Amino acid sequence: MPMVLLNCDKDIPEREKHIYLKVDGEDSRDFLPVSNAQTLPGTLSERGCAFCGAKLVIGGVLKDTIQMIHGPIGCAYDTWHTKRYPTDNGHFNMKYVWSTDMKESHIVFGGEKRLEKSCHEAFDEMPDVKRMIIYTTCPTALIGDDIKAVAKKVMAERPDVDIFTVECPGFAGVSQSKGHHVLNIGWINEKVGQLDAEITSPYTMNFIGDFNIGGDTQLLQQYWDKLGIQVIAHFTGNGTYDDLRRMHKAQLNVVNCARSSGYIANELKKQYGIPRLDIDSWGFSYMAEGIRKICAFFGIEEKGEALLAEEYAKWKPQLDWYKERLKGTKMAIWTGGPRLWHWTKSVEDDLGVQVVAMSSKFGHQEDFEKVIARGQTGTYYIDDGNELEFFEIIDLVKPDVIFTGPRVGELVKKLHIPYVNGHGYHNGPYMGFEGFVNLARDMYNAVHNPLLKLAATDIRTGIATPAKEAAE
Ligand code: CFM
Repeated sequence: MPMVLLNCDKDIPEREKHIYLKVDGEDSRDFLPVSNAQTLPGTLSERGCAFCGAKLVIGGVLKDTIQMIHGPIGCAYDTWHTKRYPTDNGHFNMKYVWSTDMKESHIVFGGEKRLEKSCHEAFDEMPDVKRMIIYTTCPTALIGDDIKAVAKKVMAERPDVDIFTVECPGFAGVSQSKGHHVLNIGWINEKVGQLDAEITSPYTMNFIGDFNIGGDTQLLQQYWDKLGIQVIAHFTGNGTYDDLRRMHKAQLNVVNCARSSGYIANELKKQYGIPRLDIDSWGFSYMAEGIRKICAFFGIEEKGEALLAEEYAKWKPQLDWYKERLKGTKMAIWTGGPRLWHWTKSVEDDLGVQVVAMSSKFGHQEDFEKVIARGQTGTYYIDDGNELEFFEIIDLVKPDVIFTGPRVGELVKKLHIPYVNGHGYHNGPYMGFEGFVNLARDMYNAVHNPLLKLAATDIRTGIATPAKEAAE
């Protein structure tokens, strides 16, 4: 059932196409929220820009690569250190940020010389680092700076360095989703196939669409090590630039985040004939299913069962402890897109949690198809939700906890509704068996935080009043 939310003076009827309440007996495919469309004038979107999708989400994760952002300093600062993707080499990617720091005169007279100088400065400063990604931003794309030509010139002068360029200014698409696409396609066409891989196992795969948030990649790596599977490239969690040039050497592409990285898996299939296998890495049942699928592909089912038995014995009792205390909790998920369908059924099955509202910043139709197929009835499904709609939804469904980012999270915290960081996590990793226990623990701590019981807030006025529990 399509919905318009009215918690503002002037409602926007076109938003009706973006909000859906799932009810019994309807064919949900008839009512998928419109998605991946331009944000409507008059609503305040919490989307990121296309440049951010390329840099912050995918490229900036690499642990050995200078990220040269050709633009004003804000583009660099705002995509630096706002996401938690550690690495096993001391978090090089989170320590540094590089920018050409464009000023008015460079916009007027052109910024290519400045970019060239910045590239040399960066390599001189860090003599051990030989890899770089250069990104355009809105102003440098508008003035037509040729970053590919600059990269070529720098590489000609420094034969030991390699540079990849991403031409995806902020305005290139309706959301950060465009940046994922541009980086995926650029990489497969320009860099994959350049280096050979040293094969050390009869079983090889790439793990695609996992960005080592809170250490996810490193946790899952323990499973692949135990199973004897060699990961040729991690796209891009804890990954290296050169490993990504070897992706064509793997026998299998395992995809976790289909939204951000399905494109490269599809191209690897098309160009190199490598099969694509999609799995969910969050939740016990899903993770087990994923491991079984991977092991079946390689014919190592027994090893898989042994690993699962070990992991279940270790972590299932802890999960059940939380399930006992969390069942019936009402949860809202307001993140990018895929985590809606990855999480809704896993929290329901593994923790007895009911997901009452989900909002996706940039998911496409295929994301909504999956999320509505897996989600419950009585739940709201929203595309590109805005703050006023979030207030309305909170009023309607009264969630006990919201998984979202710090921006919206700080907002709901003022309403004394607990939030857990659904993007960077509170205390990750959240993937795998141990990770899902961490997620349950963070949810439990949030829901039972005694501070939040001390006062209640009227959502419309924002005025805090002592809660009943506090008065008693
Ligand atoms: Fe994939 Fe991601 Fe997500 Fe995402 Fe993102 Fe993210 Fe996300 Mo924040 S790649 S689409 S663009 S799973 S940063 S690690 S959490 S919005 S749902």
